[in-house]
Amino acid sequence: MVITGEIKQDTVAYADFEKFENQVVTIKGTIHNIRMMSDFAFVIVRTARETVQCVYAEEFSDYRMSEDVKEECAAKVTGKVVAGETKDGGKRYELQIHNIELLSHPADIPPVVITKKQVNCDLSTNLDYRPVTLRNPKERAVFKLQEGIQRGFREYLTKQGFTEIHSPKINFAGAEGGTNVFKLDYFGKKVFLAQSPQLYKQALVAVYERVFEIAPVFRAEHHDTSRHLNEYVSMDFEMGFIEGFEDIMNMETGVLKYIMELLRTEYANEVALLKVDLPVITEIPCIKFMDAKELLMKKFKYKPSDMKDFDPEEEQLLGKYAKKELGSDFLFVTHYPSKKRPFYTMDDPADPEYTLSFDLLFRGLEITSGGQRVHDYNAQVEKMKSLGMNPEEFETYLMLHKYGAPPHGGLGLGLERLTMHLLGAKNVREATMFPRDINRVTP
Ligand code: AMO
Repeated sequence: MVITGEIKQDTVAYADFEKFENQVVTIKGTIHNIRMMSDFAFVIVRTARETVQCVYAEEFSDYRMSEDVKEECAAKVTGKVVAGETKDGGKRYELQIHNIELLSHPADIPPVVITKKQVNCDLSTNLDYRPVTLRNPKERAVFKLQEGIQRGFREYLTKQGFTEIHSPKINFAGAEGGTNVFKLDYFGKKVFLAQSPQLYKQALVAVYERVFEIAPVFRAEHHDTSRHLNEYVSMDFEMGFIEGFEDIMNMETGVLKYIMELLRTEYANEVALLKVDLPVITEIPCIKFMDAKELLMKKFKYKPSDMKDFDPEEEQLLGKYAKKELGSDFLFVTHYPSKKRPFYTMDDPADPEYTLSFDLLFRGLEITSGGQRVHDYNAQVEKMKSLGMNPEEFETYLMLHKYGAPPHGGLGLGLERLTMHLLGAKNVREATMFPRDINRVTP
């Protein structure tokens, strides 16, 4: 045996069919659907990213299809590439079958129908059978699109000089405070699952200046809501030597523009299949938190229950306002009250009741929190004490401040929430491959 690092390629991808028109090629994939007609049959083959229409008819070759050819068999299908027309006049290739070589046989038929345009069952059943339902072209397109979002985030930030990091998920402290932290018994010691990479990404601005991470984080959400998960993918970045927290918002706007363009160009099939309404971003408008509250009360006659934060309905109203009056799918809300932001947030020197922080709303849903951080050691220790925290418990975090940190800031962007609102989905679980919530840890 000789291992050279090269993988023998004896099959062709659908994307290359144009080059092989009227030639005989082999594709590999799964028999997705068989539709028998009177004197021919459609055999739809599901390949890595497309479904390929293959046609079986006795006139095409001596090959005779056996009864073993069943849905969900892995197969190599050989045939002649022929061009046809789509309903809207586009070009579409199909394969006239010369041979089917079966590579595997399923032991049973799928528990839910995955061959229709849509998986027709309720969300809970869909999630119960995720390894199967994800095979449906529409379902899997969601996560291909999600790949595009992460790719865009990674590509753009790498081009901007950011270093990709991986921070530990077993931590000495919960970074975000609150009660939604998972406690863990770590050989008799109490530790926590990371709520975010916050403490580590900050430490690393003094090392690399600009860092980013795309990784799961954990929140012990005690309620079953349509927008909260117990494990989600956080796309974080942190940058040093900022002039102000506007630098963070500008970087995020750049990232989002890049992501949308990447989806438009390289994920066009998924965008079309899922009917994604990609937002066009030129600039993103900003509103101060208290101005937004006033707007909600005056314009929408809304009576807020909490003057320190927004409830989901307020976010939706602000989303409507941004779209209708400002022509934007996005809205930055800045200067959140200090009382509602975590200990690492820098207060606004002009008015310390408020912070140099922001949230980004996308179509009426918070998808990002970010802002400038405290970088001065004494200021951070004082802030911790004023919040009733014990700085000694954060000794390793405070090494950043003690031994010198540049002015810095960053953000966390929830991948599933962004995907959810791109899809126009009602529940964040629709945009989560294998969701973890208060009632679900399987599959
Ligand atoms: P925050 O806690 O606001 O900020 O989280 C940032 C973003 O993560 C997403 N998100 C969630 N998504 C799904 N399920 C959840 N339970 C959940 N909780 C949060 C949201 C949210 O906007 N360290 C800061 C970020 C920073 O300042 O850099 C943080 O984690 O989209």
